[in-house]
Amino acid sequence: MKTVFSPLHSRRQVKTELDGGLLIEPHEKPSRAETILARVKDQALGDVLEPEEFGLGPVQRVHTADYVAFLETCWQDWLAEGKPGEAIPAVWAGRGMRHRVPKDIDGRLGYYSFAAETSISEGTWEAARASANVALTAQKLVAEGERAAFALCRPPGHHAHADLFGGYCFFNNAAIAAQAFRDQGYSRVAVLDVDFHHGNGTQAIFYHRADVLTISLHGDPDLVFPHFLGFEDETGEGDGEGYNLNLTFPPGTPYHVWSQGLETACQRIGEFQPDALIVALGVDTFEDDPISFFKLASGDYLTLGRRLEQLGLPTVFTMEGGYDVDAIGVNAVNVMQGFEGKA
Ligand code: OKP
Ligand code: MG
Ligand code: ZN
Repeated sequence: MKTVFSPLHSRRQVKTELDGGLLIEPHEKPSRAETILARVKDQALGDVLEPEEFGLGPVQRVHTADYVAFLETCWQDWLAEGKPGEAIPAVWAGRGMRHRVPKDIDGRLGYYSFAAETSISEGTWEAARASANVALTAQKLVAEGERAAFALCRPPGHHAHADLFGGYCFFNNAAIAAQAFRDQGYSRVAVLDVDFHHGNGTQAIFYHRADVLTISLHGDPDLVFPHFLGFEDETGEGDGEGYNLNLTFPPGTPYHVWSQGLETACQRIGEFQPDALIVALGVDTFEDDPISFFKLASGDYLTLGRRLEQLGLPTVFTMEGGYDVDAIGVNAVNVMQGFEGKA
């Protein structure tokens, strides 16, 4: 399987993540992508390609133009106000307040975000753009005939809404790839999110549509991020009714329980008969992940890959979460190797 990777991911080098009342070193750090790339090479998974430049057109099929423009100048606008640290949202329109775009950068940071752990500094824009291009290049490989491709995206994307960043995500790489398939004439596309966290952005982007089926397996949002979306009674709205599926699990969930949800997901995908599949691949379901509570073991990722292959669909994997850097390479590449038949 081919991997698409951009060294520009390293332009995102924030120093801070607001966690527990402290500014800690971010969990979403550059060594994540480098460790996965090293494993791809070590295992000779296949060629590693740099992304093509697709411009902002395919990004703006999913994200609003004003959100994209905000991200492009956010860091300069922040610096221009003489702020001493990294850009961190700290104010939002609460219940009963006005959802309008303020002029001030503090106001715009709040308007275009849903959480405060995701700081912005120099290079975030370039890395997020590169990450979307990585997903689009993998999508193009599959559209041109590859059975599957691995988009080694960083930063991740599945939490990003049409006009909201948060959860370490800026552009929704999986949604951008799904929309690219639609725009190239694929009738139906499924997005299966196996990251530990709910793919809230992907769900919201396609919530009113029947042409893109969104499914996410994740930790119960009553207990974990993103807290305010991802419950099982969210099934889609309007034309999209019945085209969103959330499967939530409690702390301590092992593969033999989680995989029952995977079977439900695979059955739904089979009924939907999509022309292509996007797998939003997080390996923060791992037993030693520092911010998550499932108990998948490294070998389970081979089994997961094998099961995904059995769907028989052209498949794009977009990298999402996974924060045990020591294991992230083995676990992510195990999915690809399982897909390719490794037991
Ligand atoms: C991004 B992705 C840790 C709180 C974590 C943000 C989680 C973002 C996960 N104390 N909050 O889905 O892996
Ligand atoms: Mg998920
Ligand atoms: Zn996650």
